[in-house]
Parts: sequence; C-alpha cells; structure tokens
Amino acid sequence: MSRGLLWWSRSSGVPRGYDPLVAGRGFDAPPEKGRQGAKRTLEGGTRSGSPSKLALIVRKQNMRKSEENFPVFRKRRYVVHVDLDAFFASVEVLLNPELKGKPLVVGGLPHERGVASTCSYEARKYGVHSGMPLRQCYKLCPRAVFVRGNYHLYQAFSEKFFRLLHEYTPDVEEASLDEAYLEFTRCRHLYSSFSEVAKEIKCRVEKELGLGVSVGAASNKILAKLATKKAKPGGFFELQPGEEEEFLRELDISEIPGIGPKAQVMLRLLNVHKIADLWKLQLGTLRSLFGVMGDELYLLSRGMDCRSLAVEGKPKSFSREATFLQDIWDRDLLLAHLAYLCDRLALTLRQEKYYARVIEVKARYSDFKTVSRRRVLSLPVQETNRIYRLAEELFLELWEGSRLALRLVGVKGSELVEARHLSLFEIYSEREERLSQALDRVRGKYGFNALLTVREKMLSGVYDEDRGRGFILKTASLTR
Ligand code: DCP
Ligand code: MG
Repeated sequence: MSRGLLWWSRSSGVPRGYDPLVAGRGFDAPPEKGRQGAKRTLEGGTRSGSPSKLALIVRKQNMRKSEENFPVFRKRRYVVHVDLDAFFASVEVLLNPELKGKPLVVGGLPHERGVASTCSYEARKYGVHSGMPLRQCYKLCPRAVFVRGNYHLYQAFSEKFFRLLHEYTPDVEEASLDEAYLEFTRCRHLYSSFSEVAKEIKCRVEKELGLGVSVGAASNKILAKLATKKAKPGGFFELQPGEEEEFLRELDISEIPGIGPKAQVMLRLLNVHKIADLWKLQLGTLRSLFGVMGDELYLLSRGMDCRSLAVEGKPKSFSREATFLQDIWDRDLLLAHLAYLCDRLALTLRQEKYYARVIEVKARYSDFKTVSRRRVLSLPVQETNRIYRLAEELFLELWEGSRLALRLVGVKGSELVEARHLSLFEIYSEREERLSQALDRVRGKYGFNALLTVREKMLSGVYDEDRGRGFILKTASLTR
C-alpha cells in the first residue's frame, strides 16, 4: 500500500505545515517528518484586487502558496491520462504491417475533398496533421499512403481499450475515442505503487491491442494530460511533486485546453507566448480579456485543476451522420442514407436500452449552410421504422424546394429515457417493437447488412460493405 497518499489524514501525525510538493518528493515516497511548508497566503493569487471568487476556490481546495506563482495542494490526487498514438493510423498499420514506418494519412484519398482524420508520426514530420484538407496533405507529402479508413473498426478497438481501463479503477473518464483519465485516489489501498500500475496499463494496451499508447501521471487532469503530451509518442511521463513549475514554464500557451485560436491571437498581441508569460498577467487582466474563463485560465496555467473526472454518466444523445463522397441531389439516394443512419441510430438506442423523446434531422448543403429540424414526441421511440418515418418527414420539410445539393445528412435522438410509459389514450401498436427485436436477432446472428430495406440497399452500389458491421461510410459518426 502506498503510504504516500495516506499522509493527508489529519490523524497521521504529520506536522500540519508539511507540504510534500514543496518537499519535492515522489508519490510513493514516505513522508519527511518535521518539514514545514510555506506560509499560507490564500489571497496571494488574487492580487488584482478582486479576491472573492478565486480566493474561495483556492480556500476550498485547501491550498497554500509555496512560491510567487505556485500554489500547492494538501490533498494529493493521483490521476493518469492515457491516449493512443495516431489512433486510426495505428489500427491501419496493425491490419497492414507493410504500412509500418511509412507516412500514412487516414480520412480519404489524395484528391478527394474532406480532411485528414489523423496521420502517422512519419507523415507529421512533413507538417501534415488532423483536420488538414486532404489535398494539402498530398502537397506536403505526396509519397504518403492515403486510406479512407474504417470507422467501425476503430470503434471496436476503442471499446476494447476502455474495457481494459475499467478493470483498474471505477473512476474512468472516457474523454474521446482514444483518450481517458483514470483516477486512483479513491482506490489507493488497492495498489502499492501508482507509477507501476500506470506502466502496467501501458504495457497491457500495447500487448493486448497492439497499438502504441502514451501515458501521463500527475496530481490532476490538466497536469496528467500535459504529461501525456510530453510522453508522446509511446512514452510514460510522471510529473513528480515539486516539478510542476519547471514543467509548465516553457510550454506554449496553446497547450492549455481552453486557449483556442482567438484567445491565442489576443495573448500573443500582449507578448504572451509561454505559460510563464501568462503567470505575469494579473487575474483582473485575464478576467477583462476572457470573462469568467479568466479565472480558469489563471488556475490552469498554474497547473491547478480541481475538476473531478466526468465518470460515465447517462448519455445525453446519440447521433449518426455521414458526409457523402460527392454532393448528392438525388432524393432517393438522400433518403437511402437517411434510412441507413436511422437504422444505425435505432440499433444503438436499443443496445443501450434508451428511448429518444426528441428526433432531430440535420442537413448540410454544398455551400456548408447547415439546417436542422426536430420533433418532440409524446411517445419516446427506439424502433427503426418509427424513427425513420419521423426523420423522413423532418428531412423532406427542410430539404424540399432546395436548389442545392447536400454534402451531409445526420439524425440524432436526444432527451433519452430508460422506460416508455404508455398513456391510456395513446394509440400504440407492438408491431414495430417486435419487428425491431426480430431484426436485432437476425443481425446478431448474420451481421448488420444481412437485413436491409430496399431503400438502404441502394447504398450497396456506393459504399464498400463490412459483412458484420454494415456500410463503410466516409465519416461515420461515432458520437454518443
Ligand atoms: N480524429 C478525427 N478528426 C480530428 C481529430 C481526431 O477524426 N480532427 C480521430 C482520428 C484520431 C482519433 O480521433 O486517430 C484520436 O484523436 P487524437 O487527437 O488522439 O489523435 P491521434 O490519436 O491520431 O494522435 P495522437 O498521437 O496525437 O494522439
Ligand atoms: Mg490519440
């Protein structure tokens, strides 16, 4: 059992002034008796003259200040951040080892429109990155291999990744498809060394998934995430107590989540480029520049982050959308896409055991104008046909009369409920429900595309099919 995390109990007999961060020792190191921490200066962080809100946050966190910019916490948390390296590209390499060591771009072929989902680290050397238009990727690195990608497959890897992580602690935040935070503070008694458990997770991901992963460990989310960035690709970096200031000082301001392109421009005009430059700005200045976000920036730039993990709660919505290979005019082909997406959405709702009270349809025109229509239902739905009928109605309302072709359609189910209460006055037929259940049984046995409507079948001529998982759309939405 790690003693390091137990010192914090008031009954531990450790002098109250003791401060491990000031002492600068590791998580698993035993306490150093008699060491006195720096003088408490709670309001010190609010020199701009408005101490109230920030001081409250600071007080709440039981924080003291060891140096001018570096407040430290008495209660130590242990947070591990895990992020797969070049996720989609690594899966492609795993499937086709010939791609290993080559620049690889995932997201489409060189002359297709659209952007790169990701690229291998070999391609990144040429300046290629996620979100870059494919044509530009090609210009920068013409010898790269381009693949469209298979999103079903990435989802399957992602699920396996999270299953593995959940074996270690109940406190797992699934931050994106390939990224998670794990907190071990609550289950500290189970592990003798957190560093070892973080390394074990890394080894198991590499061995059992066959994918590269980077792991960062620190005392809160922001520091753990920044530690992972430093570890990339393929490394492990643990930020030891006391090292925070040196670690943050030289980082670029863009590394702080929440400092987007606009904020960066503003800060760079003020000659703020590094995180250490940001420390020189007073809280009042940050507030006048960024409003309430200013407080957060003030804290995050100092590595102070009291956010707890957003451990998986109930999903708010499920959505499925697809960007077409080429803009589409044809009504039947548009409805074929919509039918397929509704089918996928309905399946997810049934698998996750939710009913949607709101169905929303989205369409994006070739000029990128995006429109949507939604309907609130008195009887929540999860049946394929019910969802499609509604979606078709909504879609035709917003599409008909348009002279432009579409580049994307999507459907979303929100305001999710776990049970459907039928009203005495509602006309309800079980037929659709039974039909959907039968559909699920057949597909469970023979694969998704074993049963398609005639409308959906139109897509066979457009997309490749994965026997079990359905059509391989260009950008299958994986959102919840
Ligand atoms: N992704 C995407 N579009 C983006 C960014 C990401 O489709 N604009 C997808 C592809 C990535 C995956 O999400 O493989 C994970 O995103 P990351 O930001 O973690 O990027 P990578 O895992 O690809 O690379 P890194 O090693 O930097 O984490
Ligand atoms: Mg990643």
